[in-house]
Amino acid sequence: MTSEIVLIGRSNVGKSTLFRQLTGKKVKVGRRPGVTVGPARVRLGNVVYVDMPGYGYMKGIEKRLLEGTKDFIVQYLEEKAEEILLAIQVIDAASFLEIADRWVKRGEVPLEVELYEFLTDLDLAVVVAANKMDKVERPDDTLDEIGERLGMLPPWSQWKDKIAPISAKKGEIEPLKEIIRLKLQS
Ligand SMILES: Nc1nc2c(ncn2[C@@H]2O[C@H](COP(=O)(O)OP(=O)(O)OP(=O)(O)O)[C@@H](O)[C@H]2O)c(=O)[nH]1
Ligand SMILES: [Mg+2]
Repeated sequence: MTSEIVLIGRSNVGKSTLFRQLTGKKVKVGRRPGVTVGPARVRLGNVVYVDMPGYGYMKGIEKRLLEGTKDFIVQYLEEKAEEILLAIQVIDAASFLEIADRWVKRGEVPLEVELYEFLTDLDLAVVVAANKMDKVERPDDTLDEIGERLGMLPPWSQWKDKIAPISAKKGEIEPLKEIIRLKLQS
């Protein structure tokens, strides 16, 4: 049976940029949300890497299409749970807290918190790739707060197997690669 490493997260967080770095495959990336439509798959050895479309709200995209994408991702994860070696939840560390706070103020569970809980409830091995760290001014404080929203008590440095600060655009993804290496060995 082949194992999959799946990249999931809201639109525009940098999933495809990271996918390129991990696989060398030149999938489309872009400034506009909703660049990736269908999932892209690349096999490297015994592992298939999967780049998913963006999850959740996207400006300018029809609600019906968004719901369809969400349903597709949820169904994919549920059906393939056994084959998924690692789920990489990619977040934009530079905007995560601001967006999450907006949801909390409206009395809602932030989408990305909900997604993280969904992934862990499926018993998947989940790592949060905190991307765009090049735009974050106070990295340790920001990572502490992100971890806290996801149920991981600070300091975030206790959770280096679950939170990987990266900058996909700059090719600085070593913390994530280390987690993947360990996973492939086990
Ligand atoms: N500053 C910065 N920008 C990044 C980083 N990674 C990706 N980006 C930019 O973020 C934008 C979106 O990147 P994509 O890789 O297309 O994002 P995506 O998550 O695949 O988006 P969808 O396919 O719409 O779900 C692009 O303009 C990238 O150049 C990063 O580490 N730092
Ligand atoms: Mg994409």
